[in-house]
Amino acid sequence: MEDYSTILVETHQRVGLIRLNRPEALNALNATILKELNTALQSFDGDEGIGAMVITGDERAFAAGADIKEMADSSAVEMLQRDNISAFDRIMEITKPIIAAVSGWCLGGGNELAMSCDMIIASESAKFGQPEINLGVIPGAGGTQRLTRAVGKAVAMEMVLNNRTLPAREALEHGLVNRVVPVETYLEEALKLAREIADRAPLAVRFGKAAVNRAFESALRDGLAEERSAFYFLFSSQDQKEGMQAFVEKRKPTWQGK
Ligand code: DAK
Repeated sequence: MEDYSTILVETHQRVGLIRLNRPEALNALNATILKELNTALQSFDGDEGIGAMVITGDERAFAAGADIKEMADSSAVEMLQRDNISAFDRIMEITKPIIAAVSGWCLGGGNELAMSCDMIIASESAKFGQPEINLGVIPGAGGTQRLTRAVGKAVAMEMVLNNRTLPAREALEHGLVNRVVPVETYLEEALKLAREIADRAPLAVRFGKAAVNRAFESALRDGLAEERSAFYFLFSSQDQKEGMQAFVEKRKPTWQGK
């Protein structure tokens, strides 16, 4: 396994767990942590023993945004050349489901990272925001786009233009997170959900993730076309035969990923 300096990596049965680990900076996302996060995600994505991943921080912060100290004196050209945004783009290429387990601050680039995941489990102490306006900028890694699709225009405008922060319960009401659970159990809940998904039919999970994400990115007609071809394709898999046969025979299916 790689030697990382800003993340901790573990496996829990078929789940890969990545902990952001810069507690002294509330897990602010600098170039190193983004690079290491991507390396770990890609490594889990290529590992047949892994079926889903969880990204978490610690109780105080998932991540308080991009590292302001690293970018404060940067010119536009230096920002472009550092190209941290491609790290966010690469997360979109991960084929297995990723769950964000969020507690405490989830701000700016941290919220953009959580929204790049497929699901978010929030602790009761989680706080979501896009405070870039306080720094004289706007979100740069999907915070105006994914956020608006998730919570709608009205709430997104307040968050982006006036630093409105959503406590966990409000984030749930507005559809930003899947569920809110006690601080003591948020990571275990995320791992449990990931384990359940990791034990499901791998090809169907992969195509299901891609098709739901396509709904975010495309016109309805294109998304429906992609969904339909993936649906037909799955009828060429052994898992579909096994899954339906098992239903008919009233037994638990055994998945092959083939
Ligand atoms: N960056 C660097 N250090 C940070 C940080 C951050 N985002 N957030 C916190 N820290 C550091 C603090 O400086 C402090 O360090 P020391 O002073 O002890 O050395 C330590 O973490 C603890 O923070 P506080 O002492 O401030 O803790 P409090 O509990 O008092 O306050 C807070 C918590 C979360 C309210 C506060 O720390 C805060 O307001 N943090 C900044 C939040 C923020 O503005 N986040 C948005 C950052 S901008 C890009 C795409 C996207 C982005 C950038 C580029 N590309 C296209 C290339 C994203 C931009 C952003 O996310």
